Amino acid sequence: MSTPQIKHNTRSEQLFSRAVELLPGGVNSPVRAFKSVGGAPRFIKSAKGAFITDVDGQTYIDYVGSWGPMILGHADDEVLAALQDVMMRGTSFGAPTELELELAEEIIQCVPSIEMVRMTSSGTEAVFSAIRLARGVTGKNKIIKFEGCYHGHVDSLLVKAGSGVATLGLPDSPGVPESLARETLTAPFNDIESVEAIFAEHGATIAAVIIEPVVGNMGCVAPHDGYLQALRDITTRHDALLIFDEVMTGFRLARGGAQELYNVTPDITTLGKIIGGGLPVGAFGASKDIMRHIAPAGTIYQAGTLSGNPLAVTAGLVTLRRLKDEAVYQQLEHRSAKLCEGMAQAARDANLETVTNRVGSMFTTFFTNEAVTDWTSANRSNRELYARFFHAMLDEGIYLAPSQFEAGFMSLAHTDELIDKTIEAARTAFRLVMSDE
Ligand code: HOZ
Repeated sequence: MSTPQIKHNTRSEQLFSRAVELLPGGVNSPVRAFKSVGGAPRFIKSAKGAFITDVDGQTYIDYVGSWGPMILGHADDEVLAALQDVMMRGTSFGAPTELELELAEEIIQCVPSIEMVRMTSSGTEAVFSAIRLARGVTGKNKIIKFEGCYHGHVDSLLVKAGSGVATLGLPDSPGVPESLARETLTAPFNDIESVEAIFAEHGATIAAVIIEPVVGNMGCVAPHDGYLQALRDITTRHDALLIFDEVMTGFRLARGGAQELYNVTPDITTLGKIIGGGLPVGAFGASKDIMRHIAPAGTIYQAGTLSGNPLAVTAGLVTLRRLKDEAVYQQLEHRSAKLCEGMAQAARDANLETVTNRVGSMFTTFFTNEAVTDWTSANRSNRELYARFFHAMLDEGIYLAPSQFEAGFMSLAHTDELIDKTIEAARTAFRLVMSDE
């Protein structure tokens, strides 16, 4: 079984050949392009609950969930009704609304480190603003990031980045001035000694350490016990700020995100995805002391025409309120465990060596026989096998991320029955992958 060639037979294939003339690589974000798995991306026509349907009428059980936001499932009735209601009153005012306050209160109530929040229109924007805030507050310039972590396409953080950068095997991006890249220091994830060594050399100039506390962008990778706390201790000792990029993990691993799950409080938190309920949103927050540096309260400038957009805020509010019930996280945990255990067993039954990483409702099957704890070990996984598995799953009606270096996401719309179906599909897919070996 090889990965498919584009034959221009299907509507998706036809649209893709039109798209490559109109959009760079045929897409508006690189991770969508099927570059590392081959074939044409499926053009999506609609989605409901756990399902997405493409323009050829094929319906798939979706574990991408728009890369994380769709924790309630697609086109949730309550979200749609609230959007319709708000939409009729206008879609953007460029002036404050009460809705923004409600979302801010919801976030502040749930996320331990946040006393004050600023909304943005994307996670990238939130991170980029958080970095400026950290530099402005500390008066220092250097940032430590971790290999394989991805924080949006922020100039200074594209160094050794995960997600699409890793998928495409790009070195550091052209267009990022070397002088800026020099301000970014990198360390392997889960290796506290290397962070100590960087601080020993550059301590006085480091503004912040930024991390995905559970990585989703080299596939799912969990922090070792005590690792996040050790980062907390080092940054405190050196008067540097600790930034948790919880764009993916915020409201996904717990209402208070990874910082609640691991009981470690960062100085600044970035959010996105779920807090926008499927509409474009980001946010960053911190203590009042830190946030009061942001204009117009303070002098660090940050702004946005559509920041706090009423539609995006509404979708986020409905979503966050539905996540209030603790049973929600138990259900996500239970179903994700069932899926991952089932898939791991299916791989074993097919005599295929895989490693499944999972934290709550984020998970990845790596095609390797070694534990995946950092970028070096993630990068050992066999991408050729992943590509074959991906297409075999697609043929079975299961939509996974078109890259080994992305996390899968469970939603509340994925029923036990759909999970059983997915495990059966994986059984067939693993066998097909093996029969080619
Ligand atoms: N963090 C997402 C992928 N890992 C972003 C999606 C995108 O880049 O389009």
